Amino acid sequence: MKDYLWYNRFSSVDGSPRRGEPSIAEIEILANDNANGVLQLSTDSVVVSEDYVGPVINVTRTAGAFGTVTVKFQTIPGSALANVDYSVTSTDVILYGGETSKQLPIEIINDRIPERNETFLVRLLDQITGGAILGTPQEAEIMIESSDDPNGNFGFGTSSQTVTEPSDGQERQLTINLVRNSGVLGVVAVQWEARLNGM
Ligand SMILES: [Ca+2]
Ligand SMILES: [Ca+2]
Ligand SMILES: [Ca+2]
Repeated sequence: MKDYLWYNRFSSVDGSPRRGEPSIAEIEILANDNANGVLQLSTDSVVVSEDYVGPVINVTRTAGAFGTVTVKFQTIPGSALANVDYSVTSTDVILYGGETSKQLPIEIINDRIPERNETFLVRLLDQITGGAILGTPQEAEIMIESSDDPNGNFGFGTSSQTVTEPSDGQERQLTINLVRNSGVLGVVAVQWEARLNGM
């Protein structure tokens, strides 16, 4: 990039100013280093909840912010899968002149499925237009927190049950179901106790 400064140089002879020679000087100011910017991710790790709505991660532009630049990125599925756990509406990010930050078009998909923590990667590619260069970090891990009670939530199948008292010396067995709602991942143990008259 070149910036030009033109100016007229006058000299004065006998008090009557006139234009001297040379009358015009051209000064070329070389562009500063990375005038179009250095592009990188705003962080190298993000933790979001499954119901999070908003910017997940940004491209930031440091050094210069001259002109429009674009950068491509890709996501690399891990335990989180594209179009199941997250979606990407475009693989390009555009920063216009003067813009120093822009969110990546990534959305977290909310569902009712019980899941444990899941991750995927975001990587900026060295496919940049507009004269910017790639900085660091170029890669980030996005973790979607466990959702919808992956190990289950527990309750009794009924809140009250009536039984007749057994005759003297007899026993009667009660069956009260414990119900595991939502997720059924993993082995869980539930503690319980019996109280007489709620005491
Ligand atoms: Ca999932
Ligand atoms: Ca999910
Ligand atoms: Ca879920």
